[in-house]
Amino acid sequence: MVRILITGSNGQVGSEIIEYLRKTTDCTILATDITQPREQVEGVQFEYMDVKERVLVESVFRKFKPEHVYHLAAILSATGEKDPVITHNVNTTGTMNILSACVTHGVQKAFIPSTIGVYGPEIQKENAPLENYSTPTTMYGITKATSEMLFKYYHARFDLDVRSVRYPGLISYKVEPTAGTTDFSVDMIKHAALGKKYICYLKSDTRLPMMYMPDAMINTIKMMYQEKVEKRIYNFMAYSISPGEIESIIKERIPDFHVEYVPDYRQAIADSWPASINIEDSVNDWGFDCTYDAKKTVDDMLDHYASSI
Ligand code: AKB
Repeated sequence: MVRILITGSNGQVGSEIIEYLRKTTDCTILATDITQPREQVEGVQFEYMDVKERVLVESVFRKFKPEHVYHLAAILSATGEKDPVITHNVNTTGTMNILSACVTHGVQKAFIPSTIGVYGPEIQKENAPLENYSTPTTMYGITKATSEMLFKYYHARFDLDVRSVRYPGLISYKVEPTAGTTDFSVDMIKHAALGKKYICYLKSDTRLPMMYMPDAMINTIKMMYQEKVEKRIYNFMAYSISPGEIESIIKERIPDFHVEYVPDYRQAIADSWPASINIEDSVNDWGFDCTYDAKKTVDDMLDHYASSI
């Protein structure tokens, strides 16, 4: 039974990965976060852990003795612009503390996700390459690009098997995202399901890379449990889509749904990112594959809300 420690366990990805790992892996999980979990999950222990606090991180690792670590605690792009200092401390110092504890406590495998936020405005808009991703202009992007360099350093210097993926906007309903730039996708679908008008903070034609959470989980775990990977980091994306295109898909089911477009500071963040990213290495190296296109995603989300609201 493998001992798995998760940071940021109450977040959008954390809550889903716990469920997915419990279904697919023979494991004992220690979930950690700075807030109490909303629900007690059978077989999952919870411990308060602020990744910024090195001494605390060390003591939790010493006590739990994890073999695998999923480091998901992070401040995302929109919140990141409100407090760059905290964002730096959580995302960069937090990652250093986790990498250092992984080496000290002999962790076998670590997952530290990255993001399309590492790309900057001068990158090609379509099919942005995995390598040479340019200069991010958001604090979130800067800290995640730094984390990519840090974990490559820990791999090269200490032989830590740390792996990563650059997530696109993730669409999901279990824990709705509230701190990113791509969150409009979830919010718009939820408003439609509730019969409400939606005010979108991005322009209708701003296309961004996206994917549905079940595909993100399947592919993350597939990549993590490959015997060997060629690269430390892989790009993830299922489709490139704009708010206007999501609105049109919703309207096929809910014709009187209405969206108003009132761009705010998040437009500049979205404009600095590519509309699509290159996933060739993920496909060729270990068979990255997605089941959900945009229409199937919206349908599944609307079905979920229809049965739960
Ligand atoms: C965000 O919008 O900040 C995140 C991301 C793309 O990493 N969803």
